[in-house]
Amino acid sequence: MYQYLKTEERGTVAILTISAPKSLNALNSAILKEMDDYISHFDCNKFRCLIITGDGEKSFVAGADISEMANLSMLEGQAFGSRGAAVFRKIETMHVPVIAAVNGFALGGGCELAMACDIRICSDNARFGQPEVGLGIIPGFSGTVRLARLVGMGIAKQLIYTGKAIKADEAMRIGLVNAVVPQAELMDKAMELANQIAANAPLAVKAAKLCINDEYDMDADAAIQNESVIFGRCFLTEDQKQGMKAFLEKGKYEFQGK
Ligand code: CO8
Repeated sequence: MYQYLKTEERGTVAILTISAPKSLNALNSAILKEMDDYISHFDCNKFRCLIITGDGEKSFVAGADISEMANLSMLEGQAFGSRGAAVFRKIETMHVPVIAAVNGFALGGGCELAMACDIRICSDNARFGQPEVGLGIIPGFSGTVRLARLVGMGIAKQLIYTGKAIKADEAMRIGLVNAVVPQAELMDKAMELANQIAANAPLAVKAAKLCINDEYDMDADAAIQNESVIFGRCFLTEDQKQGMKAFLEKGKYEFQGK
């Protein structure tokens, strides 16, 4: 049992809800520890997709907990930043796709958490931003790394230097989110997307995720070579054999993850 996390299973889809409503789900050390525990014990064979959201209709995550950071020393600040960054990296490298269902404020560490997920969808009241420079710090949970990669250097610099939050439609326009939906439809839309992913061959989805993540930092030749190797490995799986057989026979095959 967690104090700050609610967990749910819907078939092969897991839902993780961050719940600290008094502080708009701001991330403190205790929440990061619980998230680390949840991710570390996540069963990627049982589940084929994870959805991360925030409790309530106002906020996904309103950042790292400012009251916890206010009096940190340099080394404590580094340690806090590293702790959050490590949890987010674990999310980014999980063997199943992770969808952020952003239900309101995604500021600072909240925007950084959303960016560590594979896909972001948000409600129409969502607000995204990296307001850290207005607090005398910089994004410390890998925001300077991921924002530029997602939306390009120029837009990332503008968002981080000004600290201004943007609305859902602007986040959509710059490619920070994949879809904007009415608040009441957010979890249904997230589930629909998760189920579409979960219906596919899980080992192939996992391989695709690893390829996309790993190849981002490779030069083109190495990346293409890497994809060829991983592509070849797909032919070792039962799902490839049965999936193609079913297609040719105009039947349907339920992928087993084997
Ligand atoms: N930390 C702690 N408490 C918070 C946070 C937060 N990030 N955000 C909101 N809260 C608390 C408020 O203090 C308030 O508490 P109380 O009721 O006890 O006064 C409660 O949540 C409700 O908030 P508001 O009354 O302010 O609600 P509003 O609707 O008026 O405003 C906002 C909502 C706009 C979201 C506003 O609360 C706000 O601006 N919050 C701060 C947003 C922010 O600056 N986030 C970035 C934080 S820095 C960060 O994330 C850095 C990440 C990297 C860390 C690296 C470590 C070294």
